[in-house]
Amino acid sequence: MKKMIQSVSLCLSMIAISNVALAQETVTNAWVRATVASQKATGMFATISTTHNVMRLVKVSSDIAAVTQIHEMTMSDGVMRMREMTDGVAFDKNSPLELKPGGYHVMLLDLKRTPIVGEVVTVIFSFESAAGQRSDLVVAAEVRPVSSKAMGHTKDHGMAGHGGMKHVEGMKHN
Ligand SMILES: [Cu+2]
Repeated sequence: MKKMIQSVSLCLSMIAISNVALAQETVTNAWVRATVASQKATGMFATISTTHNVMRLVKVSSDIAAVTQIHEMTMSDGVMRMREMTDGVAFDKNSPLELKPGGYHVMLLDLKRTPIVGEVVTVIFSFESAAGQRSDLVVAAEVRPVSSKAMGHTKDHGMAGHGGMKHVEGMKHN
């Protein structure tokens, strides 16, 4: 009888563990803006959900870009500004993280090749929980036309906002 109770409690603890493992991040609608051949940077966008109370997107990487940065785009006094989110971006189960033109987005910099419309690019999203636990999620992102106006955004992200942004040579990210 004692043995049976032990096995029941073992079973219950395994259920508890698997519940923890089920808590996760989900990335949907991931896409990369296509570029012209001479362009060395582009944007990557997605919607990210979590089942955790608090989660943080800390890094995004792709084999097509030597450097990646998480950016926030804001308008102030009619001027579009870019800011690198060096500590990542927090989100939670009640508010998914929207990476979209005109807001938070991922910059793919020093492109190693030109992303072509329709192809699928592999992107790795890295998350950090409130407890400091890291997890990676491999996502397939579709390359969409340069003119893509996602989610009703009329203002094209393009490179206009990045024109004045200096990428410092030798600056290492990740
Ligand atoms: Cu940017």
